[in-house]
Amino acid sequence: MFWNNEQKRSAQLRLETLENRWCPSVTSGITEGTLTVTGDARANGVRIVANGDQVTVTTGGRSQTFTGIDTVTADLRGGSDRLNMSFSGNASQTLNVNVMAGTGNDRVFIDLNQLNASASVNLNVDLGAGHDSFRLMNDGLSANASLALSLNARSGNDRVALALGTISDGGSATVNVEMGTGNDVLSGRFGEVNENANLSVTANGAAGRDNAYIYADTSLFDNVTLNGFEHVFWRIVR
Ligand SMILES: [Ca+2]
Ligand SMILES: [Ca+2]
Repeated sequence: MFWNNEQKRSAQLRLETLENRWCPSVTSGITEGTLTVTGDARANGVRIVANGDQVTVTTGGRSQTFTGIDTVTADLRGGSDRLNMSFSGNASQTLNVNVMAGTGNDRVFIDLNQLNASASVNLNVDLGAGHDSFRLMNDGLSANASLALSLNARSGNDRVALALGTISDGGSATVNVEMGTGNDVLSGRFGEVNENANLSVTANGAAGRDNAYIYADTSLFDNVTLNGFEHVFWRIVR
């Protein structure tokens, strides 16, 4: 087939129009302090950086920054999604984070860095069905900071890794983990807990062959309650 010049120009124009018509597979919207990040049935990759009430969402090579945020809800739906969320900067964080990873083999990483004094962070994570991986990193809680994590890994062979740093005076960390059905692995590494600070960890292995690895000072073993794990490995960290 031979195209004349007019047909070639027309084809080029159509190509350019398609490239310019960006169809985002992930959308972000804000309503009264709640930022909602919504994926689709395909595999979505999302990076979220929170600095105080300022939150930047990067997906598909494009970034958008929102201010005045107190709640972030990420609903990634089906597909094997990847969510990386990190906290940065020196602003005092008070943030609620809801993650729904949906079906598919999802990877959700949250790095809290050091929570500032009096920061308050609530994480609600639902990994949905599939062989999911969740990791929470934290360098420590400053004075009077509070952290709550409620995690449901649901069905599939899931891996959950938690690492919390020193909890300073007046600080409080509360962790509730449901591993769901499947052969799951939980690892938890816990730093110092000051005398008037609090650490409470509860995890349920549920059905399947589940392993738990706990790394902590022996004085903290009573702060960790494990049910439904076939094998529990306690490792003393001083
Ligand atoms: Ca998705
Ligand atoms: Ca999932």
